[in-house]
Amino acid sequence: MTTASTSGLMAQLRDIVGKDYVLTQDDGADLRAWELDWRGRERGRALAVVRPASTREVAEVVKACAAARAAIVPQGGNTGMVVGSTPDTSGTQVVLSLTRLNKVRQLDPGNMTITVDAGCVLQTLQEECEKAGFLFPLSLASEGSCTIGGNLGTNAGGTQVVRYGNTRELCLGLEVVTAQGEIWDGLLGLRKDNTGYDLRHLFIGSEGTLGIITGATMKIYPLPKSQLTAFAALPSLEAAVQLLGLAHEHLSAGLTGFEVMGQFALSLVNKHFPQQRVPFWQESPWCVVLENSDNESEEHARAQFERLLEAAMEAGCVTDAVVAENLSQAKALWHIRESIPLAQAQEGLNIKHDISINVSRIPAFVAETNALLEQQFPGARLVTYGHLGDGNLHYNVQAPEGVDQKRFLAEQEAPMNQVVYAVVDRYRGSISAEHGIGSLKIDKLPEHKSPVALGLMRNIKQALDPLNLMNPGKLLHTENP
Ligand code: FAD
Ligand code: 2HG
Ligand code: ZN
Repeated sequence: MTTASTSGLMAQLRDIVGKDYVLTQDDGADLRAWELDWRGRERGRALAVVRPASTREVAEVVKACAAARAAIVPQGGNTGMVVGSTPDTSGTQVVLSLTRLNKVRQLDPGNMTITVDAGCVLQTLQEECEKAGFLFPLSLASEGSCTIGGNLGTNAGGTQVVRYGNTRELCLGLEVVTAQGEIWDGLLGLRKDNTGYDLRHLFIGSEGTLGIITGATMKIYPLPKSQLTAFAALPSLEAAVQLLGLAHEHLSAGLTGFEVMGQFALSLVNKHFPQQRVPFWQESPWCVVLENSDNESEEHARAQFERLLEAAMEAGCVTDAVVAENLSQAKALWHIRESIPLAQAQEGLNIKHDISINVSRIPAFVAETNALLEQQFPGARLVTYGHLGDGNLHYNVQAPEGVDQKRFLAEQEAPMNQVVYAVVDRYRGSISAEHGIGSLKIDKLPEHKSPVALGLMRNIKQALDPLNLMNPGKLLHTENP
């Protein structure tokens, strides 16, 4: 863009959203919060950060950017793990932040739905539902700052997928500003609607590359009568899979959470957050946190949990366990699990593998991959944990102690990914279970996705965003027109 057309665009954007809501480096604004990704891996440079406050303003911003051929990076809470919500380093991309679109539009108890602006923070949505006696089950450790638009953009998973599914399964309708600046109102809230292609599913998980989600209608559920949490010690990962089977059998739909944590992952929580008092980690190679949500009573839930744990101990898959006595103990046990990514960040730079494999094959996958990494990357510290209930492991790696971490990452990340993802492919798994592709894995996608699938994805991108202005450089390599 020429200087004249840039200043013309800036003037237009200021007219649309108000001068306080267009931030640029030239005006001396500090854009770090929008330019740096959560993991601190890459800092881009934005032409501007624009903060519209309504769907209409988003549409006007998109039209102005399209006319000026300026690319747009939609951004919610900027908590993504794959460098998907920050601009590249060209200084030509406009960050469109949705955080001022943050209203709860309507909670419909009869239809069991809530309709919200896309910039609504996940925790706000959960709290609004709870106040009205409902549950919005999506739950991530980043819920205090991630937004429902970002959750939809990434099709986020989290800790309740085993019962309620990913964000996609919770969504009944979307409002979207297309790449041309049109507004599509798909907020029907219908549970049945077979009138052609289900467009909402194109936008969910598209990481801002097809259009901008400005509103969503989401499913809500009755609040369970009681929720109990247990923390169990296990001798092996095979035992964790066995315990999962027993938990399905004993709790059936009551099983709402099943998270596995390896010993080293828990040792990092103990090291960086010693006030948390992590149980069993010193003597147990694996621990599991599991949750039983019950619609009868707390006594019923407790009795079910006790029968499950007795059966598990008899079968030898659990060696010890605690069941939370009250809500604050339950929260503390969950907090241990949720602190693992933060403890990893405190420990330093790390390599993340957000993978999924058929649950029954996870122990074999871990044994095989651990052996390869120990042999080829001596000293690398394996931080294994995740959503075992839905086959999603965070098979992460921390640099060896005492080495230059930046150098370790620069030299070892690519060859290590090669080794891990080759095993994932052999197990017919996924190289991104819940975090998406962003720019971090964009080069990896073609190596692991079929050419037919990639071709179809490119066709969809070309049809919906022919000028390639929606988050270019993320998810899919595209030719500039
Ligand atoms: P952003 O990071 O701002 O954006 C993410 C992507 O969505 C980008 O590609 C962006 O362009 C696009 N996007 C954002 N808003 C819109 C919109 N309105 N319309 C279209 N596209 C949009 N993820 C999980 O899946 N499971 C977890 O358990 C989990 N735990 C986490 C724990 C921690 C401590 C942290 C820091 C992150 C965790 N995440 C997890 C990752 C992250 O929180 C999720 O990906 C979340 O959904 C991102 O939401 P956001 O609002 O921060 O989106
Ligand atoms: C989690 O499950 C998140 O805690 C983050 O998905 C995982 O940091 C990670 O690798
Ligand atoms: Zn996760």
